[in-house]
Amino acid sequence: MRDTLDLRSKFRARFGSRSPAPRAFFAPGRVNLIGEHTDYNDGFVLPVALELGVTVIAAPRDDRRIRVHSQDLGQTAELDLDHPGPRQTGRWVNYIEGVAHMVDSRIQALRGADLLVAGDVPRGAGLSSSAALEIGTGFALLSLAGATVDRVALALAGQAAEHTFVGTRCGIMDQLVSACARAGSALLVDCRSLAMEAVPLPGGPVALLVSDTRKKHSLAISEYNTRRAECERSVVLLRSALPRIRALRDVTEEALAEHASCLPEPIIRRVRHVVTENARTQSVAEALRRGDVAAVGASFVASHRSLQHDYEVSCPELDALVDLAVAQPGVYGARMTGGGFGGSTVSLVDESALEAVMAAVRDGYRNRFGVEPGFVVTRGGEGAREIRG
Ligand code: GAF
Repeated sequence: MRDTLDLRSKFRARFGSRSPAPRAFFAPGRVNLIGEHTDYNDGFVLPVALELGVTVIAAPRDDRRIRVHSQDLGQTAELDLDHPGPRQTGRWVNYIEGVAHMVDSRIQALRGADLLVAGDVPRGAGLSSSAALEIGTGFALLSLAGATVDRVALALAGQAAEHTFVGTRCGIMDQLVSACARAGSALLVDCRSLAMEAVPLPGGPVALLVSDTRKKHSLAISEYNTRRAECERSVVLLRSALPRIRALRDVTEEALAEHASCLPEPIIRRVRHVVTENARTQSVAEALRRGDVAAVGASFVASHRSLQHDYEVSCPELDALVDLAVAQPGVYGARMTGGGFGGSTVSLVDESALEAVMAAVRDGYRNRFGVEPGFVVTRGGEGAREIRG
């Protein structure tokens, strides 16, 4: 989290002193342990919030305008809650305009605000800096409006913002974990009912190591939407044999084996990934509950291979980070995390081996790609909140 005292003084310098003083809010980015590309299939996910995220300094205005300054980009934008501007793709302010509009129309009438936003999630690392921006901004605007924040409703507003104002047909995972995570735990989410359970991380001698390829995932939005469309198509095709299914969540491995002939290539492989990933996610949650890190690690690797060969959302950089990590002593398993085509991997590592693993992965990756990967170690952060003082 960024230093809120420093950000408050930057806010004053930009927007003037306020009485009462501006308030500070924080929402985290995330790393997903397992359950990849399952959320939009009504399945299970098991993400962890990072200690890194987006900090928002916020003060109310008397009108319905939002002035927002991005400290990281050095840019300011102005929005009007009553007159959303023309949609232009690729603007950072789309996330803010989108969530403000969705919260205002679905949850609570908002008042205008002056906002300063600053993040410390490495950008482009696939660690959901955008969900952190949506949830941090939405949390701040709701709080300024005097509302008690309904975290699930806020997450749904963030997801709708992404669909409508950004153009990614994302699932609910990133926004939900940013809003609802518990420190030291992964969040097991049933993406159909939105039932959640905080599953404690092993902690102690085992750490989660996030390794960033530093590859920009340029295919991410178009390929993501293609995968989602393939899953929806598969449900239509499978209904000829399984008329009661609503989503791939309802397909078991046995039913898929029996009715595979309904599905052409590559859809059969997309479905196989989702069906097996749902089973792996539930078994990793169970392995975490009984402290079986070896079983968690084995499922990580199986998940990665499924994403690499069946779902085809990996890339040489992600595969190399996984292969380099799992070759090191003290690593239980590793996999790509997030949408894919770049971004990051997550590895489960013995605390005592962390330094050696980072050094070996750094060297091997630099030798092959000419750049060093970024690293983040997390113990599981807390969901969105106000920062007092
Ligand atoms: C992205 C999306 F935003 C999530 O909803 C999820 O589908 C993920 O990719 C893949 O598991 O982060």
